[in-house]
Amino acid sequence: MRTLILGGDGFCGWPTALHLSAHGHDVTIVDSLVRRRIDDELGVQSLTPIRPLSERLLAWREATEREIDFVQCDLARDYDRLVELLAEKNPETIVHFAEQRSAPYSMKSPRHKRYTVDNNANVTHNLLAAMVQVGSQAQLVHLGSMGVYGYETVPLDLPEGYLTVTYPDNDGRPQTREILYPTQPGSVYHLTKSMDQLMFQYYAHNDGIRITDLHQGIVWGTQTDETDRDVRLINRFDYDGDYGTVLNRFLVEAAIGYPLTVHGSGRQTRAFINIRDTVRCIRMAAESGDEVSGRPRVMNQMTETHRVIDLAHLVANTIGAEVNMVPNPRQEAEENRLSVRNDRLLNLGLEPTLLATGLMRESAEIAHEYVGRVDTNRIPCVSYWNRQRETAAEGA
Ligand code: UPG
Repeated sequence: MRTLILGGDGFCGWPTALHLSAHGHDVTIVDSLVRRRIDDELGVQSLTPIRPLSERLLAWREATEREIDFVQCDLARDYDRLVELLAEKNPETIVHFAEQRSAPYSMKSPRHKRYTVDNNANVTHNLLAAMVQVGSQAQLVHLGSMGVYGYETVPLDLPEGYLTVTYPDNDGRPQTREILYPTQPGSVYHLTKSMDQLMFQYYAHNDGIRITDLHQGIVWGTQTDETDRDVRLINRFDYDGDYGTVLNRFLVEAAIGYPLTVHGSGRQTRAFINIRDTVRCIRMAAESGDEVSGRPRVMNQMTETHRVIDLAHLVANTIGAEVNMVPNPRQEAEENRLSVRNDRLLNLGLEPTLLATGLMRESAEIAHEYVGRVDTNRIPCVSYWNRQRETAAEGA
């Protein structure tokens, strides 16, 4: 299968590129390398020493005798190059990770909000328009987010993308219809993933583009079978206040004896998935999406839900750490319940890697190994978008 991985140098994109290559896909990575420039902007580096992309690709060739091609392109800006690329490569699958993916980064300032919307909305729309222009028959697999559903407590298991609603017509007769689940984004970043859904709905309906939108939970872990093969293939491990995801941050904090930073009450429930399951799910999506339905297929890509405070206690009990309740910098509900349907990926063969299986220890070991690279000044979350907190700060 000829596969383009847009954003293939990032935290999920890189291990996915290797996983698909290992499973016989003919992979081309398309990336602007912006994620590395954002590290420079923030003055932070991945906990793990990631190598330049050219060295990563050489290491993969040496380890497997498989080639991964690379095209450097800013897909939000260089539409003509994108069109050329689609015509030249004629991909059967396009995996789209090429979006700014941090909620705190998207909320740092008006510039960061505007960059996130500008980049994410333009990349998605450029891609869809280019696919129509060249008559691409590829399936588009997009990494969406569980965050589009929002985190209100609702009395149902979150369905996979669509909600069946019943309403009275003008004669009072009940009618039913499936609609995209109403979005409730909690940050500008999550807003862009919500906007993506409408673009997908339109292009699937109007142009018959085949689209799978994967609403992914919070990823934890770092290595996969493929990134483990050579130290030069090591994946990113973000721990800073902007890009670090909660469990990975707790593991690094525990490794350096920094009290775990639980935001607010810690009673926020979120959906999680290990990076090893991420790459498998994307392969299952890529290899299963042949039906043309006129509407996007949505799958919830998560394996379990946990409260933040319970994760903190799990890390404290298994690895040893102090738990610190810090004021929540985000505008989010103090507490929510969450249960999620993930039947579609389970039916495709997903065997969930659960937190209890010991992989948390593997991540903790990586955290220990690279502890000397941690800059503790970069641990606190310094992107505030909690209205009460801003008001309190202004009044002080
Ligand atoms: N949190 C803490 N302490 C921390 C960091 C986070 O309590 O030190 C809380 C945070 O307030 C939130 C929860 O943990 O309630 C989750 O935060 P985080 O792990 O940063 O996840 P999200 O902001 O939801 O975003 C991640 C990815 C995003 C993806 C999403 C999927 O960055 O790309 O779409 O997970 O759910």
